[in-house]
Amino acid sequence: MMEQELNKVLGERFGKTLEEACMEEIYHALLTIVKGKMKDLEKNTGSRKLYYISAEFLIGKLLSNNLINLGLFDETAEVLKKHGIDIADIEEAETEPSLGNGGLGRLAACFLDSIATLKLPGDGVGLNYHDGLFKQTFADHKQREEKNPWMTGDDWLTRTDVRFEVPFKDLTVTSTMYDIDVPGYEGGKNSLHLFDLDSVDESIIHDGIEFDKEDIRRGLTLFLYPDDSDEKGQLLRIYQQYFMVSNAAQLILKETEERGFDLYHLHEHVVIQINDTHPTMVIPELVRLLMARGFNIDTAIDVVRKTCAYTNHTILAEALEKWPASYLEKVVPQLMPIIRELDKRVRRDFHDEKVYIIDEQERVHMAHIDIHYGQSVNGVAALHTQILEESELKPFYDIYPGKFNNKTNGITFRRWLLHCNHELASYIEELIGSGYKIHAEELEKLLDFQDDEAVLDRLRQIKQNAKLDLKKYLKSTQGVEIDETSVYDIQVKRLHEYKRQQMNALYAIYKYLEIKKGNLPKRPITMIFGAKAAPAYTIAKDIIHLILCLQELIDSDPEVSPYLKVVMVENYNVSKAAKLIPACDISEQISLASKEASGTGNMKFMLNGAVTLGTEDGANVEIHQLVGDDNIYIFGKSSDEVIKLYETSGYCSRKIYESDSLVEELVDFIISKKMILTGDPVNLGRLYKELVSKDWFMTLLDVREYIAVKEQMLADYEDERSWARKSLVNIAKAGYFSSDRTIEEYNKDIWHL
Ligand code: Z2T
Repeated sequence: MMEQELNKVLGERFGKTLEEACMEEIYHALLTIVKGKMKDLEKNTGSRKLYYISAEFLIGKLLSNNLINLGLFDETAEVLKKHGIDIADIEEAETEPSLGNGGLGRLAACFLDSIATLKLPGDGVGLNYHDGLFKQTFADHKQREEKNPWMTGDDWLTRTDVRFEVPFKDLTVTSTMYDIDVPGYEGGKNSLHLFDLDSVDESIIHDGIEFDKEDIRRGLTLFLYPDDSDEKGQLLRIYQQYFMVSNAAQLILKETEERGFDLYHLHEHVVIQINDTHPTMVIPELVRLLMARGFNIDTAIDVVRKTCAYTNHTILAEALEKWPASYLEKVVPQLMPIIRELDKRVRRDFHDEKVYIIDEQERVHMAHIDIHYGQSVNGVAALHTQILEESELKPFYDIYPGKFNNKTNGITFRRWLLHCNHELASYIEELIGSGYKIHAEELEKLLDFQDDEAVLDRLRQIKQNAKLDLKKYLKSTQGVEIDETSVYDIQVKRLHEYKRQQMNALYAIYKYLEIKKGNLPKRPITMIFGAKAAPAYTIAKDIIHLILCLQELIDSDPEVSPYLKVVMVENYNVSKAAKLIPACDISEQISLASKEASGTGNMKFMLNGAVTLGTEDGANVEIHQLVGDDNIYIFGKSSDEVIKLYETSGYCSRKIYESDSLVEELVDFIISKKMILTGDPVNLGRLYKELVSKDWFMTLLDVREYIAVKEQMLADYEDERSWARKSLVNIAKAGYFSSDRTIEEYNKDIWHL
């Protein structure tokens, strides 16, 4: 089947056969075939429909995943193999859509996969950024940013004839909706609707990622904002957000009327999930549009409140959006009377300024709109929700205890196991059958094999093969040589001080100094990092500089390099994650307790048999409970202790630096002669000073225990059987983190589809 179709399309499009075609041509033929098959699938329907609005959908490459969900992957890989082609090489020909920053955007993509798989009617709504998150390169041990276009003219987008007008104060623009089909695993289909600006003009971009940010008419959808948690109050961002939600609101009203429903019953037929506060303006926008259709304001507010639900993804204060009212007046003056009315009602009903929408500095607190004027507020891991209820959002919890609920994040096993780790997936199937692919909790059946030496040996072999694959990949893409007999210790995630890559770097310094003293590790260690820093985040870039300098310093030291290797993977993204995760032994999840809302990489590593080295933070807490003390390595101060330290200003990094000679030695190394000769004294000096005199995320507080626990972990790794057993227990217990489970909970508690 696939063979004939491929030859037919290759013949029509390029006048070639499978034998003659190049990788790009085969990719494009497969794209055409898969798009055609998805078009024929029936869309999920129901009388109540979900709209998941998100500024980010980090979908990554789609070919292999769509083939898997359509049940065509094995056949396709087979046909290609017959012609001497590795499907992995075809994957390389696809450009990666990086339409998200990190966890929040990838979560939205995993959710779309699960919603479709569970055959629930639910579409994603977002923006069609022309350039994804910047492409990262390294030069002089520093991050450079380049533009990252992904639309090739022949891609997964399908232009629709849905078009809307979006009014701003100074101009009105028109939009076009582009759709990407989202096939469920073995049936079901939904859409991802991405809106674009008709007047968009890529030619205004110059010198990489520079363009006139005031040229809204041509620039609104050109770029994804390169911020992860850090928010910069930018007018362009408000233009983007309003463009997104006005299109979403118009689409929702149009589709609801087309389905034959009365808008007075909107909430019975529609539920809107607001992914963090980026889409919050959908609330006043819907009120506005309903009033334009004759609703009185009370009814409009009531219907909208019953339709909307909000997810919070962070407690970092700097990431909670607070737009100056003057900005909103400048961009979307039509919303401000409604927002003021919403605030007036809050002030009428509650006498606590902490819950007002507009504060005394005339800033609009976006999350407060969602909480008062939505029916649900959820956090993304048990600890995170508890912190929201007990501290961050306590005044709101006191008012609306029934609105608050937890939805621990999840990941789609189609991408994060079936796609990225074929060998492990098929071995699991051999052991426990294929039911786990739909019913993830069946992975627990693996526990029956925890003392089966043949099974443990095979798991070790599978890990070893993945490590070899990664070795080859890093050699061919970055020219880096890693030792497959070493232990692979991996930290990949956005670069942020709270995630504490700097603490991991201090471990590299520790190990370097130990080796210099003659204390050689039993087995070589490969420390792999991958991280993009927001372009304006100075300290984050200094940390990348530190890691790249350590990489070179160690590589060029023949006394150390046989035992220790530091590798910073360039341009970490979804497809690199899929190559790194299956090869990992030690999963680094070392955020300062209370700061990582959930984390989802932690789940991906666990599912692929890595053992976690982590703090009691985010979903690590739940991983710990599931696998038990013997199958995870926990260290560091608890979230309660950390929250208390912040409240009492009780943390002083300099005190630790001055009283602990090991800490002092490690931190001083950052500005040692060797380092200054390798790197830039400005960056290194700034980072040194930050750690000694500020250290807002308390690296020095936990670093000693971190080193001790990591050393224990490396020692335990040498008992190969018992390590393989830990690895097995982690895989077996990962079923809970399937996004299918998460989506079932959203549906049961919030959506009722
Ligand atoms: C993001 O990726 C996350 C939170 C944000 O707060 C923004 C972005 Cl771009 C505004 C992450 C969290 O840091 C992470 O802990 C969580 O797992 C992820 O969202 C998905 O919930």
